[in-house]
Parts: sequence; structure tokens; C-alpha cells
Amino acid sequence: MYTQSFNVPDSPGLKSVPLAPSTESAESQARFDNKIDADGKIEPQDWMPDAYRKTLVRQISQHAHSEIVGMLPEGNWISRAPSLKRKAILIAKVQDEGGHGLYLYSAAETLGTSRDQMLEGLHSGKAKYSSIFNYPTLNWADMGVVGWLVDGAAIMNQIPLCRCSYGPYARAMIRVCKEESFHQRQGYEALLVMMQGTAEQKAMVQDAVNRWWWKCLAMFGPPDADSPHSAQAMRWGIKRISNDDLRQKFVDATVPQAKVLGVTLPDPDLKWNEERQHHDYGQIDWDEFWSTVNGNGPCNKERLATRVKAHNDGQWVRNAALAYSRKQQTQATKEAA
Ligand code: BYC
Repeated sequence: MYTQSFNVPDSPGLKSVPLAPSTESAESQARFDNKIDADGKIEPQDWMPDAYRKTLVRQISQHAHSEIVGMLPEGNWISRAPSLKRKAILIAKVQDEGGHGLYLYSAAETLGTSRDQMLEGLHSGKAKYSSIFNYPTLNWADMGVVGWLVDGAAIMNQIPLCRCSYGPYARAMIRVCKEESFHQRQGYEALLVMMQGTAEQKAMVQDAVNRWWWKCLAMFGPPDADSPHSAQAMRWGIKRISNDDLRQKFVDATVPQAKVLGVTLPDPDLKWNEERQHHDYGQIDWDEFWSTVNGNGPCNKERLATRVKAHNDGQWVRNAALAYSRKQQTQATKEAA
């Protein structure tokens, strides 16, 4: 059993945290600790500390909510896609996001929290979802930029989650990441086509990049020094790479893509730092981030209202499925008798 505090390697911004003392039997705690140390997977039937379970339910349910609310900004453009091909691609992408939400709710349910409880958290405004989905999608170029940058940031964050210590989450993320990769590519390809078009189309792409760039950098979460959950989550192998390190990887990967596309990333401080072998970048507006996370972004109220309405409108489907299942059960009981 651990008694010492620890520092997460390679993440100097993270605070040192004392490990929580076990309230369960020392044996169960030691088995859990050994598995984490050996980089093994924790499965639903295994004993786990309450705080580990709570952290997972919080993160996985917020992740699921993000996928479901994330359908709204793009769903808004399905009926206005510029061609049948683009419409088919967008429908497939939005449908994938719905699927991701469902895998993730299922993964969180294995920790003993019901889907109804999680949905109640979302619909009452208690649970968080990604800040990025509280901004409006104003024109078709936003569809390309959401694919390229928002899904690009999501992949950067999610690839390490495929190695998460909780088995059901890690396994769900493998398929999610494969699909996100298609999402990122379709967005980038749509932008490449627009950038070969008219001056007006090129200006639309640049305008969309200007509006989304900083929001995507904030998506990775607060700086490591201000991230209350990171150190413990990394100790448990839930998070594998810190918020700041993922943000840096995203910036480094995106700069050459922007060059190929022919757009300018809206940051005068963005430049290669030979010494660090990374790009330096400017200040993120954390006040705006927290205001959005706390419910005051441009679309928070609209997103939540749309989600709650969709859930209520779907009540008859859930009722019908329940009635059908009861009918089948009655039939089976009759036949068995
Ligand atoms: N937005 O200590 P921290 C997608 C909250 S969807 C809102 O760093 P943690 C897609 C955080 O929850 C992809 N809140 O926390 C879908 C915490 O609040 P609570 C979404 C944020 O958990 C459709 C507080 O700030 N991806 O790909 O260690 C179309 C302190 O933060 C945000 C995931 O959900 C934010 N951006 O790290 C297109 C990935 N950032 O809970 C695309 C899974 C932080 O104490 N999640 N907060 O009230 C994670 O990897 C981690 O939860 C985070 C935050 C990196 C997001």
C-alpha cells in the first residue's frame, strides 16, 4: 500500500498529491495498487477505491454528454450541406457521435451508475460537457473546421485514453478513436476543397479558423497547475498525458497542417522554439473558458434546451420499447407454462 506522495514525471506543472488512505481492506487495496503499478486493467468486478470509481464516472459521463451534445452544432448543418456527398458524410459523422455517447454511457454504467442518473445530471445542468459545443456554427466552413480542429483535438486527447487503466473505457475508446480519425480527415478534406475555390470561400475558411482556434486549445482543460483532478488521475493511469502536454502536441501537429491548407492560425506569438523543440503560443483566455464551462457561453442555454426537448420527445419510443418487452415476457411465460 502506498503511503508517500508522488510527482507525475514529465509534467512539472502538476502538484504533488498525497495518495488517499484506503478505507477498505489492506489486501484489496494492495491488489488494486499492484495492478495499477503493473499497468494492468481494472475490470468492473474488481475491487476499486471509491474515489477511483467516482473519478471514472465523472469523466466518462462528461465524455458521453460531450458526444451527445456535440451532435447539435453539426446536426444544424445536415439540411444545408452543399451537396449530396457532403450531406451523407455529415449524417454519418453525427450518427457516429451518437454511437460514441452510447458506448460511453454503457462503460460508465459498468461502474454502478444508471443512465437515468447520468442523464438527470446533464439535463439539470449539474454535469459538465465539453466547453467547445457552446459556440455557434455560423457557416459551412465551420463544418470543415470542427472536423479538422475540434475532432483533431479530441483525437489527441482520446488516443491516450485507449490505454486507460479501466478496461471498459479503454476498449470503448479504440473504436471511438478510429471513427474520430475519419471525422478529422473529412473536415480537413472539405477545407482543402474550399481553399481551392473562390476568394469568398477562402475567406470563410480563414474566418472559421479564427473563431475556433483558441476554443480548441482551451478544450484540453485548465493548465496543469490549475487542474485539480490531473495528478491523481495520472497516478491511477486514467489520464496518461497531462492537459498542457496534450495541448502542446496538438499545436505542434496542427501548425504544418495549417501551412498545407494555406490558412493563418490567429496567434501572433505562435512560433517554433528551437530550444524546446516545440511551438510557443500565446495566452489562452481562461476567464472566457470558465464562464462558458459555468453555463454562460453563447449557446449553453440553447444546447441544453434542445437536448432536454429531444429527450422528452423521445419518451414515447422508450415507452413503446418497454411495452413491447413486457409483452414478449408475458408471451414467453405463457409458452413456458
Ligand atoms: N469543457 O482537473 P481537470 C468529441 C472541467 S467530444 C468543460 O483538468 P479532468 C466530439 C473538468 O471536467 C470529446 N469542462 O479535469 C463530439 C473539471 O470539472 P469537474 C470530449 C472542462 O477531468 C462531437 C474541471 O474543469 N472529450 O470529441 O482531469 C463532435 C477541472 O479540470 C473542460 C472528453 O470528454 C472542457 N473542455 O480533465 C465532435 C475526453 N476541461 O468535473 C467531437 C475525456 C476541463 O471537477 N475527458 N473541464 O466539475 C478528459 O480527458 C478530461 O476529463 C479533461 C479534463 C481533459 C476534459
